[in-house]
Amino acid sequence: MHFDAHLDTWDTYFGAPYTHGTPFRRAREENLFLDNASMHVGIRGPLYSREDLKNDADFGFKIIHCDEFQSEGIDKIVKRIRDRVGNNPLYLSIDIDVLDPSHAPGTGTPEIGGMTTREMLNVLRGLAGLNLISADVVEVSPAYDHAELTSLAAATIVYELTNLFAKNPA
Ligand SMILES: [Mn+2]
Repeated sequence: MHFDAHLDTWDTYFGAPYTHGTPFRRAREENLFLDNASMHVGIRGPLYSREDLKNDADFGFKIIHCDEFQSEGIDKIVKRIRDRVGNNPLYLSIDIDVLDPSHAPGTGTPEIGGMTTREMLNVLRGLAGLNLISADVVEVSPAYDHAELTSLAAATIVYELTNLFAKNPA
């Protein structure tokens, strides 16, 4: 389960195969995730190619667009995530730029129209009881931060992740 403004399934980024825009393409090539249980949450970033969405769908990703937090609300989105993951082992990868720049300005590729920290905390709490195996929080860049907003958001997300591990049924 991938929280991000961006798909991160590009083949190359500025001509390079191993970048922060390509990890899930490389992971797909190595069969590291299930193509019937994976999903992006919070997507709203720009596309670089006409094929981006098609390629992404071919890899098996479903998408919850960031605007759906307004149109559907937290409870429906949590249910869609839980239905998609089921009992499969869950790896949560959280790019801090899934949050709106007003909540997390300290990152390399900010995109307006993002999740609030409140939405993020409530979605994470809604995932309690899933078979969480591992997680990461990436793309925090303190040099671009203001008033430690991004650091506070990332640290609190990690704290919520430890709570999810504590509730892990395994
Ligand atoms: Mn991103």
